[in-house]
Amino acid sequence: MPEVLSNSQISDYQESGYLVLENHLPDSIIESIRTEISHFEAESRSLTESNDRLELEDGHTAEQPRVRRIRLPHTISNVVNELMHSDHILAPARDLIGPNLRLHTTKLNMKSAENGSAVEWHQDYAFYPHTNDDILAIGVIIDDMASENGPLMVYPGSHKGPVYDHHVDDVFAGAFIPQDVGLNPKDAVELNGPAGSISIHHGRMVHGSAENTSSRSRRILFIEMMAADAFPIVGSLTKWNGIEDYNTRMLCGEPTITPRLKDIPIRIPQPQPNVPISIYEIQKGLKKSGFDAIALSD
Ligand SMILES: O=C(O)CCC(=O)C(=O)O
Repeated sequence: MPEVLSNSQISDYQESGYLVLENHLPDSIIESIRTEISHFEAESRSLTESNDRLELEDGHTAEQPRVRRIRLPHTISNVVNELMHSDHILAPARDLIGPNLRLHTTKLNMKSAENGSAVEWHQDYAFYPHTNDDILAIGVIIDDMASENGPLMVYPGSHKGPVYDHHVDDVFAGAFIPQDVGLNPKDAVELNGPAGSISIHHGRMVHGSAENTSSRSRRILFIEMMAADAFPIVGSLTKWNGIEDYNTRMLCGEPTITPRLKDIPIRIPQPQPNVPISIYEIQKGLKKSGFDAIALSD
């Protein structure tokens, strides 16, 4: 028996590769996350370059702080850590990929008003190929997400298609242009919803989000996880410090040392470009934007 999702939500996810659960979280949790974010923004005023907690937008200054991403927020925010371990997050994930869940990573993308960065089209699985694809990302929507503020967008059903080539000139660029691989921009959908909703997308889902040119920020906290029997393939951008450390990432259920294998054609995300480890920096290797291409095709 599923814990929180209906059978039709589960089959929608299996078919389309994503779900949005509207108004899933109490307002108090979203308010607490916003308070935490304001502390990190204050902290960023003293920074002139990104560090292991905060990634800065180009153009950040002490007077006009511009944080692009809060890195690994579950390690520096009790509110995020508690939410990540709560049934608000884990129950829907268990309904989709089973009882044994391991954390991959967390990040809080700020997409600030007036030019918060785009995230180019990509598949998470291209960054971290594993022995099977029971992998998903839960997005906690912190600001109402709508067409104007750079919503998360997906190509429904693309999780069942190929894992696309994310390399440019033989270097991993972490992105590709959808039209170049035969995807039609008209098929992309926006995962809009009010603050307090969550999105869930499959690890092989083609997704991205345009620059935010509106006057409202679009903050979203991603919690990414996988079935405990999905093991990273060598070269994956997965932190590996041995099995003991790996097992500290269990979110619920039991760890295993028996990987489950699924036959999925992949490329290893190597060689890496000579840039800081950041999706935004890696994707500069694409040298153009898939979102410009969408505008041109209209
Ligand atoms: O923030 C977004 O809209 C997408 C983020 C994303 O896909 C990522 O950070 O890997």
